[in-house]
Amino acid sequence: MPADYNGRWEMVSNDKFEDILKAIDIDFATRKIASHLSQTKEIVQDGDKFETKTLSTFRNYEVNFTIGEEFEEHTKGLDNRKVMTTVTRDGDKLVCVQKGEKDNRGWKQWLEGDMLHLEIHVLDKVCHQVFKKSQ
Ligand code: ECB
Repeated sequence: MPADYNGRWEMVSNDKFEDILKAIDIDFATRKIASHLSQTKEIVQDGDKFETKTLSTFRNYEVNFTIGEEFEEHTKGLDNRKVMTTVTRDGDKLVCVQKGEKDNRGWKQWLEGDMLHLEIHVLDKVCHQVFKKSQ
């Protein structure tokens, strides 16, 4: 059975997030707010279909996808770019490629026990976020 990402996940660490914010040209003031946020992830997974919400007191971000199906993603409220996004599986890992203005953009997500790991990368920058299952 593939990894089950369903649930609510609370951020416990967010390493090098500001490097990502800089790499996607987020202004100083927004970076200062964004880098101190605790994020919560809500995931509803039905087979290959995912509905995801990343929530915070400052902004929320929702993106839905189906494994293997490319779609146009608008990073609304983040850097407001349009990218062509595909999420695939590599074993139990989800691997996302976001083709667009910024090279080497995407993320990888996987589970370790009751922890969800998310590695976000853009250009030569890598951020590692960890979330703990809460529901
Ligand atoms: C939405 C909470 C963070 C709000 C930060 C506001 C402004 C900063 C501008 C850009 C931030 C760049 C990335 C945001 C990091 C996380 C949000 C979503 C990452 C994502 O797509 O996660 C996937 C995998 O978990 C959702 O399916």
